[in-house]
Amino acid sequence: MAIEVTRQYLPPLDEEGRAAAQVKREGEVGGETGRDRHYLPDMPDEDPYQAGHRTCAGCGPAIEYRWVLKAAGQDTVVAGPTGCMYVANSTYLCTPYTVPWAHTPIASGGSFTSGMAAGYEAMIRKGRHPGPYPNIIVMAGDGSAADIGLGSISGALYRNHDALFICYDNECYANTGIQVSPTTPYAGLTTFTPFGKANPAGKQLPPKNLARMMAEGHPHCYVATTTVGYPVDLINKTRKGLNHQGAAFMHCFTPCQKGWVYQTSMTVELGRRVVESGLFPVWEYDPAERKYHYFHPPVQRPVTDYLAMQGRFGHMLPEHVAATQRAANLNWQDIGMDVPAELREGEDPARHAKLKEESYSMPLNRGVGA
Ligand SMILES: Cc1ncc(C[n+]2csc(CCOP(=O)(O)OP(=O)(O)O)c2C)c(N)n1
Ligand code: SF4
Ligand SMILES: [Mg+2]
Repeated sequence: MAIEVTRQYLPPLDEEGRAAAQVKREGEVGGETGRDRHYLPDMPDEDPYQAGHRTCAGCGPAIEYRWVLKAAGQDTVVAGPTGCMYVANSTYLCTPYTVPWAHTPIASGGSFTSGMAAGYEAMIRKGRHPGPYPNIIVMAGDGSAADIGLGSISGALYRNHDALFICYDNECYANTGIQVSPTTPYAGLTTFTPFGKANPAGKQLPPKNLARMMAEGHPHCYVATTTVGYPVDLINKTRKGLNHQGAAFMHCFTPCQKGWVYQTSMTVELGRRVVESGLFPVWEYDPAERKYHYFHPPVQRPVTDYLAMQGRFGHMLPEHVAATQRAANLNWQDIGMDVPAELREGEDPARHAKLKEESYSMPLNRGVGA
């Protein structure tokens, strides 16, 4: 007789006090109001992603891995397609995981994870695994999820396997030397998008909107975007994705210190500034309602506050900055927010200097324990 497959429930953390809950002064652009800078969330103690890996100092994907696995806990199995987070986390006979983990080829994160999900279901039904059904997660880079392995992840979402499919997005093929990927932003410098006299912008195409594509194309799936700037949001969306019975997809913005060239302590700050400058909308798609729920950040900044912190944008000319502000303003409209006059004026190249000469709000270097 078939045994029933029982599922786990992971309770979301209290979101009170995170930046979203704070009120900003009317008409204010930029500044620190409402960011609740010193909020330390109630992180779970357990750490299935332990210290001892070999990612770069300040690595955004490593932070994402750690928080996702804290959210999921010990009853979890993980797959990792080829990329930095496979190579830097696994040497011969050694990984930083205290949960089962497997490497997959870069193209097959989705199909491998489908197999794990179907296998656990079958083993539990036949009494060969005691259950409950484990948390099944794959964390794939943007090169894998948005490009080489897109088909296999889309197939897994379409077939609705009960697993969480995550794209950790460092906006480049980092592990092979920072090459361009479909999510590399406009004008983002990579080894395959050099700038020069004939092409001063470098990368000319806008980034692929991977998460929107996943939500629109697989309307029965839970889909969310988040960043390493919002730990509670990241943890809660991980848990909601795992609690959802069926396939879930999460797109997480994860700065790459080596590829983007910034101060190592600024990874989390960049995770907030990308949202506050309108360049990475944070939202959740609820398949039951077929509806998007947008996070409206309490601070809206000019894009220069984000771009100027990173060496990869250092070559940008006034027209490139203005084009980026235009794209951000369209994003603000898409998520139902007003575009303040100062940001609207930023669409005019005459309002800008070269990026390296622009003035921008300096980040606070909080250092350890601040
Ligand atoms: C089919 C195939 N093509 C190319 C590679 C070489 N390769 C290994 S890691 C990597 C980069 C992957 O980029 P991404 O998925 O964004 O992960 P990241 O390195 O940025 O963490 C590439 C291209 C490969 N392993 N397999
Ligand atoms: S190259 Fe980027 S993604 Fe890779 S380990 Fe370093 S910081 Fe992390
Ligand atoms: Mg990548």
